[in-house]
Amino acid sequence: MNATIPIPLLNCLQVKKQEESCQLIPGGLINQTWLCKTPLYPFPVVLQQINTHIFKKPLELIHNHRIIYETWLNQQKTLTFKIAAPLPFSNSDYLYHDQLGQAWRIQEFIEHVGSITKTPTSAQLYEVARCFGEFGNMAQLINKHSLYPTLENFHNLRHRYQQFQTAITTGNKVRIHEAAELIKQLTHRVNYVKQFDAIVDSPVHFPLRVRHHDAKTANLLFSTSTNRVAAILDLDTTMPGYYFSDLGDMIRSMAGKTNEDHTTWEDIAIDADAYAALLDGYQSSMEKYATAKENAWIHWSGIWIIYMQCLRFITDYFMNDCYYKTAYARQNWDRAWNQYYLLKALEEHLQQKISLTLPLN
Ligand code: GN1
Ligand code: MG
Repeated sequence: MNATIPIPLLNCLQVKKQEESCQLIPGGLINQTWLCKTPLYPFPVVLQQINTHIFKKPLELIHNHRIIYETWLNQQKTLTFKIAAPLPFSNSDYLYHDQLGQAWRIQEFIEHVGSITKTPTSAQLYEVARCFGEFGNMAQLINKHSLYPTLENFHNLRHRYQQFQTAITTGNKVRIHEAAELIKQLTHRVNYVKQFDAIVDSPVHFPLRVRHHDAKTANLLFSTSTNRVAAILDLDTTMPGYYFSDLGDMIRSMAGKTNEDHTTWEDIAIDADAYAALLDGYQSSMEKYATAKENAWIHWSGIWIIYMQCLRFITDYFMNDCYYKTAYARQNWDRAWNQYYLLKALEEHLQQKISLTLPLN
């Protein structure tokens, strides 16, 4: 992906010069995003080049987005957050294909004041988690069969473990050799995969639920003037899944004292107050509909998601970085170790705090 918007697309947006009207928004490991001013709309729009190596059927993203947006529109009076409206281009299509076959879309930009800081307060974290819980609540109104599974097996831990094992046999030999210790640590935790299998096998206790599946800080707009979540973004992976995904991703991205890019391993630790605030906030929304088993198994959410993210990063490293955008050669290696240390910190935290017994091999 490069940072140039094709001229015919600029014309379609009635924009004369990219530098004057469009500003690249950094971050995001998958798609490329700009904020643009266009005479087509009286407000700025978010322009996105969809990564079609990953999302092979971009029309499915648009379809899902429109269904979720409609659901939000019908419920908005009872909801505290916004969803950005998917917007048509001047030819009334929601998707634009450039000459290289790349897919582009636009959506509403939601104005907000401020953003969540590096060290959010417990009250802010409670609010974020309550809000993602409310999103899950709203999503109960969506007919599960009307959404496309935009990425098959996305949070399927069994599938991610299999991809990891395949990468160990088919991937970059030098990288695999170098990662012997991490492979050992991840294999030692294979029983997490068995716990996940048990969930899949118990649909009464663990029903399929529509989840966001990327509930991290970067995917929300937080307004510091109201101390409320202004909007929930990036609905590309909102599809049926299990109860643990969104809470797990929030713990992964917000309960640590450092972020996903941090490479000084000694600093990686769980912030006990942040963890508690996320759990309380999510449960305050989820309790209304959660099953007894989902409540009883709530603390595994962060463990399984961080474990899965570590498997995904190291798998991508073995496969020569074909999935995640990287800014330097060993970034996936660093990301994987970051997630491993975060996992270890969370395991220790939960062993001490709630006497969680780890199912280690
Ligand atoms: C990716 O969409 P983006 O860049 O925020 C990834 C998530 C990972 C995340 C790690 C479609 O998120 O699953 O958790 O990176 N999205 C996809 O930060 O794979
Ligand atoms: Mg995403």
